[in-house]
Amino acid sequence: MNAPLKSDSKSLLDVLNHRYPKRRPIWFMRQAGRYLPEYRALREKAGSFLDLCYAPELAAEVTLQPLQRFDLDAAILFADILLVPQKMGLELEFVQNEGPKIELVRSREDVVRLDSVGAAGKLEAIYETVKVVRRQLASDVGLIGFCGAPWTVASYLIEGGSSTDRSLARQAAYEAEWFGLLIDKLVEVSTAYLVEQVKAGVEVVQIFDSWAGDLPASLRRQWCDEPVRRIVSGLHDAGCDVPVIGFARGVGAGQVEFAEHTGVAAIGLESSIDAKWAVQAIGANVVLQGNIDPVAVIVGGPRLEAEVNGLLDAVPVERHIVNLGHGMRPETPLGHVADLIDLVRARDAVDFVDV
Ligand code: 1CP
Repeated sequence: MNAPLKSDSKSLLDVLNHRYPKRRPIWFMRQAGRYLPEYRALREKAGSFLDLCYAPELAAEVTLQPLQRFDLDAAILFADILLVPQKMGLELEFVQNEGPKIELVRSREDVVRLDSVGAAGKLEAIYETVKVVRRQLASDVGLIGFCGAPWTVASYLIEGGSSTDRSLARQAAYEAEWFGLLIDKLVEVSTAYLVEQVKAGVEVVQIFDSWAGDLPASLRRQWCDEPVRRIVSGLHDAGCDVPVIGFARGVGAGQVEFAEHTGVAAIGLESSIDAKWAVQAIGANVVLQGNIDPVAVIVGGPRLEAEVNGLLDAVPVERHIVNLGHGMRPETPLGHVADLIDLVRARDAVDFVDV
C-alpha cells in the first residue's frame, strides 16, 4: 500500500488513480438540488431551471452550495444532460413539477437535422461555470463534469421527455433504421462536450446512463456499452486523460461487462447491487462508486447506519467512492445527509489509524 499523500491531496482523484487516499471520498448525485433550502431560494431568484443552468455565476454558486454545508470531496457541475440535445437544435422546456419536455425525434429526417458538429461550441456558458467553480474550489475537493450517455439522452428525445418505461425508445432501439445514426451523433457531440469541460477545468467526468437497465443484454451491449466505450476512447484520443466514471444504472450483473468493455476507471452501482458481490465480480482495477439507497437516507437513524456500515465493510477503502445508488431525493432531511457523512468519517478514523 502506498503512503497517504499530503493533506491537501484530493481523495477522489487519489482513489481514481489507484493511490491510497487520506480518507474515503464522498459525493452525492444530485447533491445540489431541491432538498437544499438555499438551492430552492436561488432557483426562485433565477427564474426557470434553464436560466439557472445558463447563468455561470449562479450555476457556480449552486454547484458549491452543498460543499458549504457538508464535508464532501467533490463538486459536480450544475447543468443538465438535456442541454446537449437542446443545442443540437431541439426545443427544450422544464415544466414545474412535471420535468423536461423536449422536441420529438422519431424519423431519419429528424435525426439528420440535428447539429452534432456545432452543438458543443454553443455550450460556452457551461464551460464558464466550470472556470468560475475551479477558482473557488478548496484544494482538496475534486470537480466532476458530466454528460448523459447516448441511450439515456436518446430515450428523452424519442419519448419527448420523461416516461414511465421508455417503451417507444426501446422499440426504436430494436428496429428503427435511424436509431444508430442518432446514437452516432450523440457519441460525437457528447465527446466534444466533455473535451471542452476538461479544457475548462473538470478533473473527472461521469457519464450518466440512468436508463441502461431498460435494455436486454443484447441491446445493452450495442447501445450502452459500445457508445460509452467510444466516448471514453474519444476523450483519450483528444488528449484528455481524466478518469471516467460510468453510471449504467440498473444493469445488475451487466456491470461486469460494462466495466470491461468501456474501459472506465470507475462504475457507479445502483442500490440493488450487493457491494460484496461487486468487489469480487468487477475487475480489481475498477473503482466502485455507490451505492447507499436514497430512500435509506430519508429514513435515517439506525437503519441508515446499518446500511452505511455494511457498505464500508464490503468495499476496500482504496477502491471506494461513497455515493448513493441514484440521486438525492427532494424530501431528504438535511440532518440525515450530515449523519451519513459523519458515519463515514467516524469509520475513517478507525480504518485509517495505522496507515
Ligand atoms: O430545480 C428543479 O426543479 C430542477 C430539478 C433538476 C436538477 C437539480 C433537474 C431537472 N436537473 C437537475 C440537475 C442535474 N441533472 C444535475 C446536476 C448535478 C448534481 O447535483 O447531480 C445532473 C448531473 C443531472 C443529470 C440528469 N438530468 C439525469 C441523469 C441523472 C439521473 O438523475 O438519473 C437525468 C435523467 C436528467 C433529466 C432530468 N433533469 C431534471 C429532471 C426532472 C429530469 C427528468 C428525470 C426523469 O425523467 O425521471
